[in-house]
Amino acid sequence: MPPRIDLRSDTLTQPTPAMRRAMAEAVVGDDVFGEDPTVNALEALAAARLGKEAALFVTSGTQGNLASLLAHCGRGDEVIMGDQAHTFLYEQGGSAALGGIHPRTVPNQPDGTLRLEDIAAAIRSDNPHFPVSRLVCLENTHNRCSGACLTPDYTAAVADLAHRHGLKLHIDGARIFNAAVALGVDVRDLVEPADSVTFCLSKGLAAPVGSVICGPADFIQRARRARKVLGGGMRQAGILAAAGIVALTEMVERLADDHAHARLLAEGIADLPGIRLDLARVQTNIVIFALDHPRLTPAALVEALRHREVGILAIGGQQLRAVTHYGIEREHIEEAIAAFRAILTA
Ligand code: TLP
Repeated sequence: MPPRIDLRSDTLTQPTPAMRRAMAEAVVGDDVFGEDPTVNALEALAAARLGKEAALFVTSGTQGNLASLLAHCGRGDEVIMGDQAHTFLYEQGGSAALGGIHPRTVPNQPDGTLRLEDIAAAIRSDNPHFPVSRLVCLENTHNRCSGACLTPDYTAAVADLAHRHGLKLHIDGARIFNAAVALGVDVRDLVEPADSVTFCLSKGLAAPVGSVICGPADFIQRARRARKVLGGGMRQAGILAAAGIVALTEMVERLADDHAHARLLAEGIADLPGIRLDLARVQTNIVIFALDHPRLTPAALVEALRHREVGILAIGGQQLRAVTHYGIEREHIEEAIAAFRAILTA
């Protein structure tokens, strides 16, 4: 049984009643033939919403990033990304395993950025000893960096640097709408400088399945081929896309509630014994903190919280993560804080 107050991830959201209705009523066709009107409508909506020419519905964030990397790079090409990037840490090294794409990491700063000078230093010169630098990847919001937001100015500066050297820029925007809401900017401004972006429908936006890649039409055509070879050519996928349309049209503004709940949680636990948490780093729906407690390991805290019906994740070392999302209300956060207090002060 999952914990009643489940803060392990925003991937745990249940579809809304409006999504379930839309799914039941969706008009569908075979999307590999390009004939699913609901998938086509979602792709058109996503492209317009992100200010890109075209879009592609994919099964997951992992598939979206991998299909994007395969569409940008050939075998032996190099992709520059943060050493804390989800694509580098948690996607099985898929671009290397399946695409022969060589990852080159530079350090992620605590705010999720890569220093421009580090990117510049990582770009290869034309030399037969070197792979060809082809792509830079950013992540917005940055999962492993406490849900930090990258600004439009920073993104534009990275794009400018990449483009000056003939590289493209891809954004893993799994939670790009969290960034747009937190920064109070149009999501288009966050992705305009980038050549491509993947965003997830099935995290804070609460759709049951799916992500969308957005970019120029010729790039999306290549990503469509990559999706097929990855086994992601779905048939009557409009059933899923219907929920995605509801996600995009009804679920974006409410992300502000998740951010308020994350702040409430962070403020409620920051001063408890053993918790190390920098409140300034909590910008969106992800709260990452360290535990340094005389009696409890991170695993023991996870276990004790679970007994009190609260789920969080141990993410390595002393670090733990809690994520707020649709279905988690203010009173759940208050209960979770009380559970933390009871366990850590016992
Ligand atoms: N993140 C998940 C999983 O790692 C468990 C989570 O709980 O945070 N990019 C970013 C920034 C992500 O956080 C994730 C998923 C993905 C890509 C991959 O998306 P999916 O899970 O749909 O393949």
